[in-house]
Amino acid sequence: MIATTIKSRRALLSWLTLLFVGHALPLHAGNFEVLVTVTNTNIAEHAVVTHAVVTLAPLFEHDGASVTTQTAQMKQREAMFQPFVLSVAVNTPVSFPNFDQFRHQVYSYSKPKRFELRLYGKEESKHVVFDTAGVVVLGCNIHDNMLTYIYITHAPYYAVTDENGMTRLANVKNGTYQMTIWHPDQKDRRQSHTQRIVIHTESANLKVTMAMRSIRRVQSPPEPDDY
Ligand SMILES: [Cu+2]
Repeated sequence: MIATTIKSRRALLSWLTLLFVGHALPLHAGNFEVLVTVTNTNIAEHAVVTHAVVTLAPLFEHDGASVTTQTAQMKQREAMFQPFVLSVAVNTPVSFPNFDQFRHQVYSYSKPKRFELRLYGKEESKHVVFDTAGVVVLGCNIHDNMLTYIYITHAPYYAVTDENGMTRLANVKNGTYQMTIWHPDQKDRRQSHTQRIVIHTESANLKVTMAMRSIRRVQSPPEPDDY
């Protein structure tokens, strides 16, 4: 159900050499590109998966030097959350600026972070620190259409795929990683796609296919009356 193809000949050579090189790798860092597509042809053949979270968790002693706890933003604009999926490191403060002229009341009942925010405007942007790994689903008490996901991870490398199903993890240290790919519409909600990968070149790319339940419209715009 889950298959992996190595996109370029160069990548294939990389994979072959890694079998012989093993862990004796120089401490270089490189860029790692992932393309996520859909397996189930009943949905759409070769469709790409947008808003998939790709994480790389090292299976070796990692000093975490490349891990920077950045701040992140979850905007509200025209009664929609932006982005639809956000990935952050554990303990990242996320701000919730409201760019609308009306109020939002953002909430989560998800285990890793339960909270409620009353937001009246961007001047009133508030922070929430996401201190537990997991997935948090957010909604708005006023606008039922509003929906977003925050994926909180311990992995030092994480990113979300763009509209072309692509994402790029920069400055990945050479080594062996557990790669995890999560999407809110993955076929098995509890079972994310995982695979072990080895990175030891300056650039590598990988195509991953995953089974999806659907490729729905990500977040419905509000009904005119909801404004
Ligand atoms: Cu709202």
